[in-house]
Parts: sequence; structure tokens; C-alpha cells
Amino acid sequence: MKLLASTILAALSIASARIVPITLDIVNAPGAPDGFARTLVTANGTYPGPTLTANKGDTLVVTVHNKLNDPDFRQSTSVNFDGIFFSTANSFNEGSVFVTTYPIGPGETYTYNVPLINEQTGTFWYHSQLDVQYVDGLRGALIVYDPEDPLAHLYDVDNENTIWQVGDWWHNSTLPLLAGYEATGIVPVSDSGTFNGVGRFQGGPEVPFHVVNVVAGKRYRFRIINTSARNVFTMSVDSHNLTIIETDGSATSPMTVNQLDLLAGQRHSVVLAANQPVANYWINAPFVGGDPTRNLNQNATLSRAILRYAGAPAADPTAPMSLGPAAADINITLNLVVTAGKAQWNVNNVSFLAPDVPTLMKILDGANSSADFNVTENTFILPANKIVQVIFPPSIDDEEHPFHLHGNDFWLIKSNSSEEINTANPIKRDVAGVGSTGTIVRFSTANPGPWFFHCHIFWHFHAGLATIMASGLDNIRKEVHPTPAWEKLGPAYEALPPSEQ
Ligand SMILES: *[C@@H]1O[C@H](CO)[C@@H](O)[C@H](O)[C@H]1NC(C)=O
Ligand SMILES: *[C@@H]1O[C@H](CO)[C@@H](O)[C@H](O)[C@H]1NC(C)=O
Ligand SMILES: *[C@@H]1O[C@H](CO)[C@@H](O)[C@H](O)[C@H]1NC(C)=O
Ligand SMILES: *[C@@H]1O[C@H](CO)[C@@H](O)[C@H](O)[C@H]1NC(C)=O
Ligand SMILES: *[C@@H]1O[C@H](CO)[C@@H](O)[C@H](O)[C@H]1NC(C)=O
Ligand SMILES: *[C@@H]1O[C@H](CO)[C@@H](O)[C@H](O)[C@H]1NC(C)=O
Ligand SMILES: *[C@@H]1O[C@H](CO)[C@@H](O)[C@H](O)[C@H]1NC(C)=O
Ligand SMILES: *[C@@H]1O[C@H](CO)[C@@H](O)[C@H](O)[C@H]1NC(C)=O
Ligand SMILES: *[C@@H]1O[C@H](CO)[C@@H](O)[C@H](O)[C@H]1NC(C)=O
Ligand SMILES: CC(=O)N[C@H]1CO[C@H](CO)[C@@H](O)[C@@H]1O
Repeated sequence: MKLLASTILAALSIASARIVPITLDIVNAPGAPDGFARTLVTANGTYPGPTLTANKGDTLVVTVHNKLNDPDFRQSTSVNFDGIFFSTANSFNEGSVFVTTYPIGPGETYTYNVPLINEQTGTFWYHSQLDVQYVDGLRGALIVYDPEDPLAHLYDVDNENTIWQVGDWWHNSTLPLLAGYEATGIVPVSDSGTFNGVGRFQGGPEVPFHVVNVVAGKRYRFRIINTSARNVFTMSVDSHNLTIIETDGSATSPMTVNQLDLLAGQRHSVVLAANQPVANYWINAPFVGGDPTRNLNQNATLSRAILRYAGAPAADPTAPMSLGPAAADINITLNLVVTAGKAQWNVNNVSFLAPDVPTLMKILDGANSSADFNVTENTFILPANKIVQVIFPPSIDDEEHPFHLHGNDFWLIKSNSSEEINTANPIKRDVAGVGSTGTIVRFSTANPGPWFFHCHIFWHFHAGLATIMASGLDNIRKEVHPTPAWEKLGPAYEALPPSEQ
């Protein structure tokens, strides 16, 4: 009897598996996600592309017609189904160009046959896997539903309207951005963040924020996808908690938080109980990624959407656009990367080289912007009297780097030894380990100066693992009056024979 029952069940589940035919036309299309008009690379003309859905065990048959024809963009393409498992036998349909396949040329069609294996369910996405092409817009959600979801009792609503796609957005297209990156080593800083394809930039038009409609009394499963190419998004909803029930396609034991960070390529399902008074509430999606002073269009506060209860007016929330607890005025992400096989370290792809003329002297002589410093000086220009948050994403090597700030101390918001983010009563110190789990610190620029911020392993320091946090340059010029003895050091040093330098 037992054997028979399981045979019937197996037969039933095979019978319920469907073929899901999907057509995607990859086209150049005009768009203005954050109000700035440009040409995009899209699936079916929209950013994000159409949401693809399937059930556990289905087979996606995705026919991609490459209709790209704009010579200002790469015209080949390829689609990867991010997070979806592929069997060895089917690895050739996985879409990674020059790893598992070739690109699809313009005018060509390819059909990806994607059986969903291993009972995989959850929140996924698809994107171009040709170089950085997805930055131009070819990104979209892929949801694999579980008709027998063991977590179903935790929520009432889970449909195409409960998907939140947050992404970073650039006004320029990837070919010039890449050229700039290759020339300077500076990863392009995004102009804006988008929430389900809409956003705003500083000084831009007031593009209506995306509205998420809810009905009081119901519980919603929101599937949040970071479709960004760079930025880390921090999600929260005013007056509401979020209960995380899925990360990256795996169910988790429910954990309630008031905000969550979406790290590299992560997806989360969260349950939100619409249990507050009928009104409009902010969904906050501020992001960090690179030095915001390198792109004055960027204002992470404008990255947001509206949670609107049925019965509330069609208006913005009346609450201020808060920055979250103990807000940082400026976020900087520092990525530490070693060049394999070489004694070379980079911070944000720049290997620090000490300038010939000291930074302080350059500032006293009028240097006032990044352009006044060589890229290799990795000098961050910061305003005075602000709180600067430095995020070190998890680093990949096996050594913890003791990062040390000169002239000041910092608050240790997240240490490498803990997942806890403490903005309430963090300790203060001036050295913190940066390692495989990521570190966050905040410092104040109330004491302006060109302050070194570097790895205290001096071999690494020598190999380029250093930056300069230069704050309040006008204040420095006002307050620093070097002595004649200091003024003499430079000419005296320059006059030395190399053997004595
Ligand atoms: C994409 O557009 C094509 C052509 O209009 C259409 O046949 C197809 O169904 C669309 N795909 C999706 C997933 O909506
Ligand atoms: C894109 O980059 C190119 C090259 O740097 C520049 O000439 C152009 O003005 C940029 N366009 C936009 C929209 O930023
Ligand atoms: C959110 O969670 C906190 C801590 O568990 C709790 O004190 C608070 O009442 C919750 N808020 C809402 C709106 O459920
Ligand atoms: C978001 O996802 C993209 C794509 O996987 C990833 O490159 C980026 O680092 C992620 N942003 C972060 C760090 O959250
Ligand atoms: C960013 O936008 C918010 C909301 O409009 C505004 O309050 C803030 O001043 C802006 N930030 C900057 C640096 O202008
Ligand atoms: C800095 O990042 C935090 C999240 O870690 C965010 O709450 C805050 O809004 C960001 N601030 C700015 C100015 O972008
Ligand atoms: C230096 O730059 C700041 C803005 O970053 C500006 O307010 C200030 O006027 C500049 N100072 C000089 C001397 O140009
Ligand atoms: C600037 O950096 C480049 C390497 O990127 C180096 O070759 C050049 O000598 C530097 N110039 C100065 C003035 O330091
Ligand atoms: C901190 O980082 C180091 C180096 O990356 C790692 O070996 C160590 O396990 C990390 N500590 C924790 C608690 O994760
Ligand atoms: C300034 C700098 O370090 N640039 C490097 C950025 O990364 C590329 C690719 O790894 C290198 O070729 C550059 O030298």
C-alpha cells in the first residue's frame, strides 16, 4: 500500500509538471526610469522586463529573439536565469557566455530549455550575461511558485504585484561607462536607484513613486530582488516590521526585522502584515555603492516607493523621507581586492600610490576636488561636519585587514565577528578588522583634515591598501598655518641625493 501511494504521488507530480513557453524579444527601446530619457537594452521593451513565473518542477522553454540593432550598444546578447539550478547535462542552456555558451547574435533566435530541477522554488531573476549589458536594462524577475508552500500559512497574498525589484540606474550607457572605468579604475557611481523600474535623481523630475497597494488586515509576501550591478540596498517600511521567510530560494525560519540589507545578488521574501491605520507609508530603499560625491545626481534618499492602504488618498506619505536610524550623511563603499600572484592591493580598484607632494600641501595650495588628485592617491573629498559611513563588503581573502583611521576614531557599526548592526550604542575605536563577513564603520568629519585610512598590515599598506579621507578642505585652508620648519622639509628632502631620500 505504502509503495503504491508513493508511486501514485510521483506520477501525479510528474503529471502536474508543465511546459511553460516564454518568448522574450531583446530590443533597444527608449525609456526614462528616473526621468532621464535614454536608450535601453530590454526584454520586450520594458525595464524591468516582463516577470516570468512557473511552478515547481515545470520546464521553462524560453525563446529569445535578439532584435538589438543600436550600434551604440553591444548587439549580441545572452540570458542567464540567476539562481536556477542546471543539471550537468543541461549546462549548455545556462547562458553564461564563453563559459557555457556563445552569445546570440543580432537577428538570431535561441531557445533555452530550462527544466526546474531539485524541487527548486523561490525568488529568482534573469538578466543579460553578456559582459555588463544588464546594466543597460535587461533584467527581470523569475518566480518559481510552490503550490504546496510549507510557509503558505504565514501570508495571504503572493502574486505579480508583490514583487519588489530594486536596481541601480545609470544615465549613460555601458560602453562609455566602461571606457571611463577602464581609463580611471573608478567603478561608475550610479545616478539613481529604481524601485520596480522607477526612481528619481537629485534635481530631476518628480517621477511618481511606485505604489504598492495593500488591504488592511492582510499579510503580504513581498519578494525583494536586488537586480543591481553595484549597489547595496537597505529596505524598510515605515511603521511596519518585515518577517524574512526566504533567502535566495531557500526557506528560512521566520525572522522579524525592521530593515534588511540586500547584499550581492541576494533575494529575500518578507512578510508584511498590513496592520497599521489606513494611510500611505514610505517604503525606503536607500542604497550605497561608491563615493556619492563622484556623482552629484545621486541622492539615495530618493530611492523609495509608497505602501498604500486601500482607502488612503492617492498622495505621498506625510511622514518625512527619513534616512533610517542614526543616519549617515554620506556612504562610501570600500572594496578590497588583491591582484592574484602579485604584491598589489586595490581599494575600489585603485592601488594607492603616495603623491610626490603631500596631500595637505596640495590642499593648502588650493586643491579642492577629486580632479585635483591623481586617481592613484585614492583621495575621498568630504564635506566638514557630516557623518560618513564606510561599508566594507565581505572581502575574499582569508586574512583580516586591520583598517586604521588617522586623526580620529570611528564607531564600529558592524564588526567582522558579528552579523549585528549596532547603530544604537556602538563602541568607538580607530582600528577595525575587515574580513570575510563585512565591516561597517562611521566617522564624523567635525575634525577636518586629510586623514589616512589604511590597512595596518604594512606589507599590504605598501602594496596599495590605503585611502585618504580628506574632509573640510576650506576649513583646512582656514585653520592650518604651517611653521617655517615644516615649510623647509620639502625643499630639503627634494635636494637630497636618492641614496639619502
Ligand atoms: C514578449 O513579447 C512577445 C512579442 O510581443 C510576446 O509574444 C511575449 O509573450 C512577451 N513575453 C512575455 C514574457 O510577456
Ligand atoms: C556618456 O559618456 C560620454 C563619454 O564620457 C560623454 O561624452 C557623454 O556626455 C555621457 N553621456 C551622459 C548622458 O552622461
Ligand atoms: C516590530 O517588532 C518590534 C520588536 O519585536 C515590536 O516591538 C514592534 O511592536 C513591532 N512593530 C509592529 C508594527 O508590528
Ligand atoms: C546586487 O546584485 C548584483 C547582481 O548580482 C551584485 O553585483 C551587486 O553586488 C548586488 N549589490 C549588492 C552588493 O547588494
Ligand atoms: C536628497 O533628497 C531629499 C528628499 O528630497 C532631500 O531632503 C535632501 O536634501 C537631498 N539631499 C541632498 C544632498 O540634496
Ligand atoms: C547610507 O546607508 C544607509 C544604510 O546602510 C542608509 O540608511 C542611508 O540612507 C544612507 N545614507 C545616504 C546619505 O545615502
Ligand atoms: C571647495 O569646494 C566646495 C564644495 O565642495 C565649495 O563649497 C568651496 O567653495 C570650494 N572652495 C574653493 C576655494 O574653491
Ligand atoms: C598618476 O598615476 C599614474 C598611474 O595611474 C602615474 O603613472 C602617474 O605618474 C601619476 N601622476 C602623478 C603626478 O603622480
Ligand atoms: C573575519 O574575517 C576573517 C578573514 O576574512 C575570517 O577568517 C574570520 O573567520 C572572520 N570572522 C568571523 C567571525 O566571521
Ligand atoms: C587603477 C587600477 O588599479 N586599475 C585597475 C583596475 O582593474 C583593472 C582590471 O583588473 C586593471 O587592469 C587596472 O589596472
